[in-house]
Amino acid sequence: MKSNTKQFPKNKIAWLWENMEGKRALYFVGILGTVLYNILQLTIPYFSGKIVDLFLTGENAATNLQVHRDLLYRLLFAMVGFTFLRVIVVYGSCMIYETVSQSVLYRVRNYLYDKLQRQDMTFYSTYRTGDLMTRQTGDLDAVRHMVAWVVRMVVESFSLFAAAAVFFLYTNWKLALCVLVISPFVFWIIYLFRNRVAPMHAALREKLAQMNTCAQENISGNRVVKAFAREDYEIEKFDRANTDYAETNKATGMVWLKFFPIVESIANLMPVVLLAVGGVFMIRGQLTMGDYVAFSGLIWAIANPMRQMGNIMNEFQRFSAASKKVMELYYSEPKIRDEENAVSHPERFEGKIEFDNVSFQYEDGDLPVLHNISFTAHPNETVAIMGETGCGKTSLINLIPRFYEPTEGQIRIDGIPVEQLKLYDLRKQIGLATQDVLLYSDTIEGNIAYGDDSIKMNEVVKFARYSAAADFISKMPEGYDTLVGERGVGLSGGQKQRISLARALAIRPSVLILDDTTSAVDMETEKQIQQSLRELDFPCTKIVIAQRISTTKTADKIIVLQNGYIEEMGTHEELMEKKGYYYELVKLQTGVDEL
Ligand code: DUT
Ligand code: MG
Repeated sequence: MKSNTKQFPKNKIAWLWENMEGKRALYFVGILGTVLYNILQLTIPYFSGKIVDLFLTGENAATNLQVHRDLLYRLLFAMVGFTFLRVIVVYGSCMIYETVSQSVLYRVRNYLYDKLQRQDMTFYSTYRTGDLMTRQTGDLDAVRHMVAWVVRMVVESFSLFAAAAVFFLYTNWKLALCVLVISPFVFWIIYLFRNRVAPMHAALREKLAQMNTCAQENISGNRVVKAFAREDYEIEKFDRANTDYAETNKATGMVWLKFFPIVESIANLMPVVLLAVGGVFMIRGQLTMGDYVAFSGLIWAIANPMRQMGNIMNEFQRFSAASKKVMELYYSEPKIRDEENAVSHPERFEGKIEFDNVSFQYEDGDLPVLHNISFTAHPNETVAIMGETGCGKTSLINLIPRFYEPTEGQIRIDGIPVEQLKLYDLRKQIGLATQDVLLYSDTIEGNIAYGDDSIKMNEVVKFARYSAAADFISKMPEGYDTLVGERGVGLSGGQKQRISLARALAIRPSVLILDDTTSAVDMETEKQIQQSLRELDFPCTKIVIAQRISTTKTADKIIVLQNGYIEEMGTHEELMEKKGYYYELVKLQTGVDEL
C-alpha cells in the first residue's frame, strides 16, 4: 500500500478539526488564552519603560519620585499583578490543550480500533501487525502532539510576534521598521527547510513501523527463534532496524543544524540593529530612553518566534507524516461489506449451500486458485473436501462466510446469494474452526463460550464432550477455569483443536465448517468426534476438510480437489468404484494402517 499516493476525503487539519468535535469551543478558549498570555508579555517592558521615563531618566525624575511616589507603587503593583494573571492564563490554557488533545487521541484510537475490527482478510494480509500497532500508538501520539504542542507554539509565536510588532510600530514606527525589515527572510529559509525535511519525516515513520514489526514478529515467533537457536541473528536484525531508525532520526535533526546558523544570525542581528539605529535616534532626540528600554526589553519577542520557526516546522512535518499513516487507516474501507439492500436473516438457515460455477483468485496472486467449482450441500448433510496441500481447500471454505469474494460464480445459502445477506447474519450462523487455532488469553470456558457468552456452564461442558475435550479438561487442575495463555500456551496441538471445535459448536451454527480440525488428534478420539458430530442436537450442514479416510467415509458427499479443480465428487462407494484419485488414496491409507 502506497500511503503517500492516497487521497483522503479531508485534509489533515480538517480531519483534526472533525475529531475535536465537542471540544472545539474549549480549544478556541485555549487558543485565546495563548494570545492573551502573549499580549500580557508586553506589560512588563511597557511598565518598565514608563518607570524609566518618569522616575529615572526624565527631566522631572527627581520631583516625580518625590511627588508621584504613589504612581511608582501603582506601576510596580501592576507589573506584579499582570505577571500573576499571566501565570493563571498559561496554566489554564495548557490544561485545555492537554484535555483536548487527550480527547482527540481517545476518539481517534477507538475509531481506528473499530475500523480494524471491520476490515477484511485482504487488509490483514496486506498490513503487518507491527505497522498497524505503530499507527495506533506512535503515529497517533504525533497527532496528539500537534493538538497539544505544535498549535500552541504556532499561536504563541505569531501572537507574540504580532503583539510586539504592533507595540513597536505604535511606539516608534521608524525604528520598528528598521528592526522588522529583516524578518521576511527567515520565512524563506523556513520554507527551504520544510522542503528538505518533509521526506525525511515520512521515512522516519516508515522506519519506526519497520522496527516495531521486527520486534513484534520476533516476540510472537519466539518459539521458532529458540528452536533454530537464532537468538543472535534476531538480536542483530533488531539492532539493524534500531540503528536505521536512530540514524534517520539523527539525520532529520541534522537538517535543521544546516539552517539554524542563518536563522540564529538573523535573530541575533536584531538587537544589534536596535542598538545602532536606536542609538542614532536617541542622539537625535527622536527616541526617549524609556522607549529604548521598552524596545530592548521586547526585542526577544520578535527574535524568539523566528528561532522557534524551525522547531515548529519540524514538528509540523512530523505530524504531517504521521497523520497520513493514521488517516490511511481512518479512511480505509473494507471491500467486503453489507450491500445496500442486504437481506436480514436473523433466524437459522435451513442449511442448503450451493456453489455455482465458482472461480477465485487472490488479489495479490498471479493465478486463480479455484476453477469452476459447483456442488450442493443439502441441509444437515456432511460434505468432505480432500486434496493435497495447497490445492485450494481453505480458499474454498473461506468463500462461504465471505472472507473473500469469488471472482466468478455465486455461492448461495438457502437459495440466497451470500453477498446479498447481511454479513453479521451470515457469519453468526456459521461455526468455523480454522486451520491454525488461535485461543484467547482467557479460561477454557471463556474460549468455548466466545461466540455466545450467554451459554450456561452445562452447555459448555456438553460441547466440550461433543468435541472429545471434556476428558482432558476435567483432568486439568482448574478444569474449565484453567487459563490458557497467549495462543494457548500449555496445551497440545490436538487439545487446542478440540477446544476450537467446541467453540465452533457452541454457537449452534446452521453451517459448521471444519478446516482440518482433527488433524492433530489420534484416530480413536477422531472416531469419537465424528460420532458426536453425527448426533448433534441441532440441525447443521457440515463442510469438513479432512485427510483421513475414516472421516470422509461416512460423508454424504466427498469432493476431491486438485489444483483448484474438482477432480472427483461422490460418496465413498461411488468414488471407490471409480478407481480414481480417491481409490488410490484409500489404498495408500489402509495400506499404511495395516502395517
Ligand atoms: N494462497 C494465496 N494467498 C493466501 C492464501 C493462499 O495466494 O492468502 C495460495 C497458496 C496456494 C493456494 O492459494 O497455492 C491455495 O491455498 P489454500 O490455503 O487454499 O490451500 P489448502 O488446500 O488449504 O492447503 P493445506 O492443505 O496446506 O491447508
Ligand atoms: Mg488449508
